[in-house]
Amino acid sequence: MAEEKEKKAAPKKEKLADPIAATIDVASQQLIARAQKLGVETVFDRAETMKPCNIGSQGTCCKNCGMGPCRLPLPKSGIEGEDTRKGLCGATANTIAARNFIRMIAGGAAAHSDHGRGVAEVFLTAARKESDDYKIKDPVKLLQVAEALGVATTVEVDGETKDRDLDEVAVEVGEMAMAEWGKPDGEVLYLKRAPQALYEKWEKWGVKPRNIDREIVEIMHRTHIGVDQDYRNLMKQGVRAAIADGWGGSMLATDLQDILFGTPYPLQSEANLGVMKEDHVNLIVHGHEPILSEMIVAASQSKEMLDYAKQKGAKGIQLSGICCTANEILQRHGIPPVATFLQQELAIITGACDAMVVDIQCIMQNLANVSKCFHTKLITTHPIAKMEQDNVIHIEFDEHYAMEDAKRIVKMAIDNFENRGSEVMIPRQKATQIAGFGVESIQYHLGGTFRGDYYTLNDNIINGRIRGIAGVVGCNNARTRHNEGHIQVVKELIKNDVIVLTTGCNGIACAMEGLLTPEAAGVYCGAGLAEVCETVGIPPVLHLGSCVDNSRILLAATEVVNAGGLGNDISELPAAGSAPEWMSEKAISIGQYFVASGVYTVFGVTFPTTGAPVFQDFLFKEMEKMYGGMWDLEIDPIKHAHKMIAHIDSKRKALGIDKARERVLMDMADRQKLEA
Ligand code: BF8
Repeated sequence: MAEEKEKKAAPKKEKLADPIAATIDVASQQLIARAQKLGVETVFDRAETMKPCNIGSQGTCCKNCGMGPCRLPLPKSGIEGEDTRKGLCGATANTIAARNFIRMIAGGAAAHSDHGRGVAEVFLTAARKESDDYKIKDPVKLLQVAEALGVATTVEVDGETKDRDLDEVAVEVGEMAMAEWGKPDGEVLYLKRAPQALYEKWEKWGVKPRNIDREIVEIMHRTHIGVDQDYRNLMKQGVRAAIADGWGGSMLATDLQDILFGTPYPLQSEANLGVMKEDHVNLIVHGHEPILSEMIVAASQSKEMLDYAKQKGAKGIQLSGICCTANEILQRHGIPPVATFLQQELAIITGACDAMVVDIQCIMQNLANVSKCFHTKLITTHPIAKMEQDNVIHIEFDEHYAMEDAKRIVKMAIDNFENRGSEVMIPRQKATQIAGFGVESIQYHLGGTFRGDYYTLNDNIINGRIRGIAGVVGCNNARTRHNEGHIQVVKELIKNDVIVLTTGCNGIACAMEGLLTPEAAGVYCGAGLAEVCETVGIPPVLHLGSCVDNSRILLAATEVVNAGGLGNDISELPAAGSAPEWMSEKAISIGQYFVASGVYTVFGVTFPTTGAPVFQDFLFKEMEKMYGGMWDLEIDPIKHAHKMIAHIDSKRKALGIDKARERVLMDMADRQKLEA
């Protein structure tokens, strides 16, 4: 008996991931195997040990009050007739799933927008000259943003119109931007940047956001017990908050970052764990805000720090990035991304990471446990993002002392170089990439004869060389094989002549696979897209940056509409969106503002409303009648891509450009005929 008890009490053996089944990336496979050999647990192993909750993943678990959680799983056989499932208060499965869904939007919109607010605060500090470390780097963009925010850029002096002082414009832009989070009246100012037809749709459905914070707060209010209990009305607020993210907080973050740190233009870099160097100090920045990482880039390239590194026996300082911080400093400085979201622990498991500096979002708490097993210093820097483990160092970043803080961090990494153990294992895998695209550079590469417009892109879409445009974005998800969905979806799209705009971890995944090079066009693309890419010298997958930079996709789509010949609204374009391996609330917010901007948006892996089929139908079907875009779920990556292609083809048909045509040089009269 006692023996039996002992047997029962014996701890369950933790399951280990099969490295090859866990990821398509060979470098990651090597490091997962290494971690297992060393007894260091990673997310890949935890995904084996812990299965997701079936009811929660269906979106039908309500824990919004203390009478629950009320759990309303969808019966395996589905529901015939009336759906009688209810929580204690009577909330239906639709209400519960809709409440959970819009709370995810609130979480995502808050994350992007609070990031944007942080940038706006630093922007104002710089504009008011309260910090020497930040300067206006892109005055052209400053003037564009001033116009969009209604800030005067000229002034009348003695009856003459003169340019206004740039410093004055910058302060006013900063103040106007800050007000977007909490102004008492009006609407988010950037809504007017959308095509007129889309703006009118938002007006018609009553979803124009008033200010960014208010829409997020209102979601929390409406989803409290006993408030909004109509899934359509709940979604109205979900849409409003998502628009406040895409056309508000995220777009402001992108714009103000561009003004402060420079608008990205194409540049060459590398990607994957192989960018780390054994004989260099390896410093990794991870998270999302470029405020601190911009300073770390400058500090790590300073002579003072390089000399100090050499003095300590290193050949130099290898800076690299993880997640969207990586994308930010890649786009502007060519600093290579070392890892996607799912590879963050692996970067430490190389044994060569001397310091990892994190700010906000997508940072796994297990980094603290992994760094305990190595010499890595893990440094948190943001007041809202600390970790409870005692080996984590907190250096709170203050923009007034930005360079001082950055140097302190770089020095800490250098000082730690000599503490490395003997067992360093940096995989050899890395790939070359061309990144740094944006609205302006697409305009340059795919503009007309006189540049400055999108006519070449539109012409090539009209003549069928480019079948359509896809935005493929988003995270990794440990419930599916790392990077497999990303790469299969993107390869299938470009094979079928669909040009891909990428951001976030999809961008890093594509870079690791070598898809972000002009040479990839000849290898992976259909003949039409390959010809365009080879002629213009661009990759078939254009990296537009971090997740807040999805706002660049919205503005690029608007430029395509404005260039003419492809309808009057984003919903008329032969375009589709995708997040093949999504996992974060931010992805849900992004997906919803894509949908509300008229884009058919397909998610992979799972969808958090499958337990409420009526509500899901609203998202997947009815929403199209309102905004022209709708959600979809497709787990199989090839089918996923083909659903997008079928949608693109249906839009081509509606525009009357579905028949293959030879390229003709069009004059204005031809263009007008097309528009008619
Ligand atoms: O904001 S793609 S895993 S890193 S959430 Fe996170 Fe997802 Fe990566 Fe950037 Ni976006």
